[in-house]
Amino acid sequence: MEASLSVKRLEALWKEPSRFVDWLREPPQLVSGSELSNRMGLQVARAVTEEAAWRLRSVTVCNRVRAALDVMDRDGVVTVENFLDPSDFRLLLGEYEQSRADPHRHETPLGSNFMMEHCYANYAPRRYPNSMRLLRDNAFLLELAAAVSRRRKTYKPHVDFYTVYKPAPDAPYEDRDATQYSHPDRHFPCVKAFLYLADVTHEDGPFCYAKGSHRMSLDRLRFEYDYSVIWATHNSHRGRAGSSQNQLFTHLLADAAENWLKQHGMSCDPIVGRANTLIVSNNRGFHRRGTPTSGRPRPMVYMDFGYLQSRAQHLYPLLKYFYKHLEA
Ligand SMILES: O=C(O)CCC(=O)C(=O)O
Repeated sequence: MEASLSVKRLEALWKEPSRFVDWLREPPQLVSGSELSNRMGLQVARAVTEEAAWRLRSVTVCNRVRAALDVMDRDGVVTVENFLDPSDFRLLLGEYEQSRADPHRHETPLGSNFMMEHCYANYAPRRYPNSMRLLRDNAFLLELAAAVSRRRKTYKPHVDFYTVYKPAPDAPYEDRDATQYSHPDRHFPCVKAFLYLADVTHEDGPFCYAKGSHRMSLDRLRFEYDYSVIWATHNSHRGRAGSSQNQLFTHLLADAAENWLKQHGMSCDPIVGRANTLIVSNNRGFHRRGTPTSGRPRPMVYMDFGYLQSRAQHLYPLLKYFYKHLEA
């Protein structure tokens, strides 16, 4: 686990001890271990073990998600236009507007004149009742994520109002964040869902995905090996975000991902859509944030179902009592 990540989590726990469950809900990291262990094939062993376990798990698929699951099996990603009923979507937009003045929202610079704003609506469920009803408790999303991961339905996802924007819309900006480059999130099937809250065109930095790149194969294991060796070799001295060493680390990983995609005739293609378009993706596949050329913000709801692969998933029978209290 990265040291900086651990410090951030400890700080969050200090402020809100109830977030202990969130900590346990983190899935295993994409890469772990030393350079030597990865050179000896640790990452390949991790990926093969996860794939074997996934294949051996049985899955019950209800009719509601069958068609979407077929598309996700084939492409790794599915989009649903007009996901919410128009009147429900308006209620959600109202809560999004409210979230932009929420004192608990976080603003993180992604570069110069380039910001990301997060607000976890589920940390204040009474303030955002429609977001809870329409998204956190959404049966389609919960069942689809469980079916793709081949896991039992347990917890609910965070409902994160997530806006990427340029504070000075017409001024130049620089993106120094690694998610602008093609990358997989994990070495096992893991699901994220995004609901666009405004029309997102090619100019607005849409979510981009390489269809078909979610599958495990011998070639993908080769990628896992190369990526893990680069990661483990450079991770310990990658320095602070924005430093030249950190930029080198980011570019080496990005080049490895781009080269692999190119060799396999794939690319991360933009998924544009009108407001109220849902994207559900298996982020073992390669994806990235598109490059915005407009000055418009890109507002969306972001939901991460990675907890289905976490320690907390196995501890659910115990933790559910504590967790219910967080959802109230
Ligand atoms: O913001 C985006 O479009 C990309 C997000 C992403 O790369 C991620 O969640 O891993």
